[in-house]
Amino acid sequence: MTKYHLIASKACGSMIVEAALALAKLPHEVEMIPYVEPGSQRDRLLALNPLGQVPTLVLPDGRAMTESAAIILHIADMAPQAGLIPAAKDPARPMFLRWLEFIVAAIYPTFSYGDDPKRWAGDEAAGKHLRKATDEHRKELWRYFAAQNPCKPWVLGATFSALDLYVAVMNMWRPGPAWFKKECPALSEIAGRVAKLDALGVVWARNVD
Ligand SMILES: N[C@@H](CCC(=O)N[C@@H](CS)C(=O)NCC(=O)O)C(=O)O
Repeated sequence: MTKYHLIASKACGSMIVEAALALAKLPHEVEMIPYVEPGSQRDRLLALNPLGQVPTLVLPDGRAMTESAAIILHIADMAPQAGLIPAAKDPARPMFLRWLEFIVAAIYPTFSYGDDPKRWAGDEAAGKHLRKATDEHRKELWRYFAAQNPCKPWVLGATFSALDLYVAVMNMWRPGPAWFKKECPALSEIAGRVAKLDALGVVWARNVD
């Protein structure tokens, strides 16, 4: 195989990687699967990534790579001209790293535990509580993120980065675009700007109805 092969699901975290691959212009193909549905596609995903998560990226040499942030860092290594990450000595770099880690280590897990809360909490009532608590916590995290970053025109200010891709995709997730527009308007505007990038037209068409 000479291409990257991305196992993806509509408007999921894989969309962030799909957008990064498009901006990087790396040869790739995207396999959209209903990742939670039992079946041959999920079985193949589980063989590559026993957590059954997307994004799962098969590298040109056949190895599987998971974890969106690691994948983004790898794509930026392969295509530094894409501007996904501020260069090593760019003053924007430390904040990029800080907030990338914040998104994947603090915000993303609120979905991991809230999406299927009964799995973690045991019974229905505890599951409902877990869902509500993680949804509320996420709102605080986004408010904090928006307050700590310039967010005009991009998260880091003048410098576009992969953080903007995360914001654009996660803006579609709970608590949803209307909440972002009202409570974190600068993030909502970033999402709008990213969605209009010509290079991402195919990605948006594939993921958003
Ligand atoms: N830490 C992973 C999280 C990926 C993740 O949770 N993806 C979601 C879809 S957006 C998923 O596969 N959820 C199913 C599960 O966690 O079982 C990353 O950053 O790539």
